[in-house]
Amino acid sequence: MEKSIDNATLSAVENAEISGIQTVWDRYAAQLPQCGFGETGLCCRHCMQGPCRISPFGDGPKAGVCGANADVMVSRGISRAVAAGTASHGGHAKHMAHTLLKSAMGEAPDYPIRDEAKLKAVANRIGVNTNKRDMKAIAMDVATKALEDFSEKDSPLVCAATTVTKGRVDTFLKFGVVPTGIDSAIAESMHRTTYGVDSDPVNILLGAIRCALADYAACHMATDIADILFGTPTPVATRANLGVLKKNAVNIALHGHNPLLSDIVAQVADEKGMNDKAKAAGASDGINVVGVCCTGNEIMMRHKIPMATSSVSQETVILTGALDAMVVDYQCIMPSLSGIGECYHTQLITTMPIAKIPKAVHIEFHEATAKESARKIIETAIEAFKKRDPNRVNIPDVSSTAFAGFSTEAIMGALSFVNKEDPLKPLIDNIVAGNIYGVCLFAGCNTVKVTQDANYSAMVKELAKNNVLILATGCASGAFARHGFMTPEATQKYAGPGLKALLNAVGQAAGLGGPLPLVLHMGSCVDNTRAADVAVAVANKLGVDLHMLPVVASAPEPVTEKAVAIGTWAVAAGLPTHLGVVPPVLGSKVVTEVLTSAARDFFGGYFIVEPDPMKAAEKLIAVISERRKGLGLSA
Ligand code: BF8
Ligand code: SF4
Repeated sequence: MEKSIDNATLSAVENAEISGIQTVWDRYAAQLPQCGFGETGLCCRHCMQGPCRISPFGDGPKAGVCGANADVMVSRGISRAVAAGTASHGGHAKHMAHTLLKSAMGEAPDYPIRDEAKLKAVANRIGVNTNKRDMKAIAMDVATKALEDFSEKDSPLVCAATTVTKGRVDTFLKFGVVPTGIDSAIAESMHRTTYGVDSDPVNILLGAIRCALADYAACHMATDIADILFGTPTPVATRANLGVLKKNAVNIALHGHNPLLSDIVAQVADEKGMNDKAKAAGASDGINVVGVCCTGNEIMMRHKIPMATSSVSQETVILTGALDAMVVDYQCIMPSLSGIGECYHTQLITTMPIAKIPKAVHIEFHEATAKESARKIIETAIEAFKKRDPNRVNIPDVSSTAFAGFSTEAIMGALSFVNKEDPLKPLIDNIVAGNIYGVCLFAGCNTVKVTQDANYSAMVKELAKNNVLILATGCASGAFARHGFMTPEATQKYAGPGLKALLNAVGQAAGLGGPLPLVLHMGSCVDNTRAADVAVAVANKLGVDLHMLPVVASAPEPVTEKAVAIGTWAVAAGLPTHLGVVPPVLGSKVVTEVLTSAARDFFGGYFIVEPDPMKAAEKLIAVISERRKGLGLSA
């Protein structure tokens, strides 16, 4: 199997091979064949009578020592993955909410309220009085309400209940999956999946859905507060891929997730004093900040910072020999980075107390002194630059233009150029007329188990040809950005006639002088809720619920537990959700059946597992067709 279809990735990996440096692909090869018990979800280590395993082929024991059968093991495993994903997004969101509170109390001077309109909109939505109150008082109440969403309450989470359709709330109530606390939902999932608690696989899966809805609330909160503190994204043009590194600059990569770190480093990197220091050290182009993974998406949208690469290829940024510092916060950061950094002059800098990596320099990031920490980080990068070996610099000359920053507000703003009074009307009219056949949200990661980007590239071309409007977040955004799919040229080249006409009409009306890009970059993984917001607005306008819309989701190369949590809430939200990699559930007929079929009877959404990208695109188009028929539209 080819490692990637990205020439920059391939070139950097070749550098690694020449230098005898192991990458993620070598470590994957060393793991093969991977354990069949684990792959099918049939191993359990939840107690010390284990580990227990059940053969997926039906030979050997049919249950673990305690009597847990295949269905119990698999449902418990997947439920714990959802809980871990929710804990990750929850941790990120809580960090944001605490910072908003500190900002309101005057304890975080580097985090002013940047988007007062968004603050007011969120406040009004969650029931905080905004009438004649000052911003700090409103922010204090919004942060307090957000933090209340973490522990157990006697009411649904405001961040979820106020952002979905009435129909969804009724469905969630009917099946008893309304979460009443983000942290308490995670705790409950851990409780019910521990030794000797829930042994009913369907009940366990309903618990997983409840927890996934807490994940949705956390993601929405993280996005809302990021916009309040750093501004709601608007479209910007920037570039993506390793070619954005500069030979004559101090190159700093910001990797991880939370804009609390990356946004401040991006701001400080613009300071003249910092750039003068870099120049004095011999970097004639000053400081060049690039992004990796989701935090890369955040600063790409708000600061036009170019995206170097994403997830599976994160090591390649160091392999260019031109990266002076890799600055990380948390999530999706490979521990291998420190070893690879050591093969070069690259300084790995950890910043969060919960995410340290041996041999990295730890510069702890505190909200009260954020810019001070950011300056220290940049100075450390400048010091590392002085040790760079110019003979080892090998930056692949590969990068693409990428338009980013299509927040819900930005999409509505663009549509309002076509119809000021009723911005959704042009979108809905075009869906009804069949010019837009449906909508597909691409989300999730890049995985070593699939040729990097191959599924994304094949699927987007096929869907766009069939007039499906494409939205993207997370590392899906990264993939599309690196391959030039986030450009007006891609619209001209790949969009079907109806889609092209709409993207053109909106782009022209918005004064872009050309069409909107083929793929609309909606942000990081927590920003999947931005796409959900668009779908909710369309559903409300049409007077239908989400499970009736011709809207689908796809994670063609999923990796993380966070992706499992997001996929699960997408299904609960009523979306048919494609996965391009088989999750560890095949060991249980019951779990496989519930997730791919029975879930539909409960929520309208379900998983479609299809590793072949062309077949996956066909299946999604068929689903869209079926939904169009359901709405009485041309199919
Ligand atoms: O939250 S898409 S590899 S970077 S998990 Fe991670 Fe997956 Fe990328 Fe962002 Ni999302
Ligand atoms: Fe084995 Fe049951 Fe313990 Fe799991 S919980 S390790 S199946 S005895």
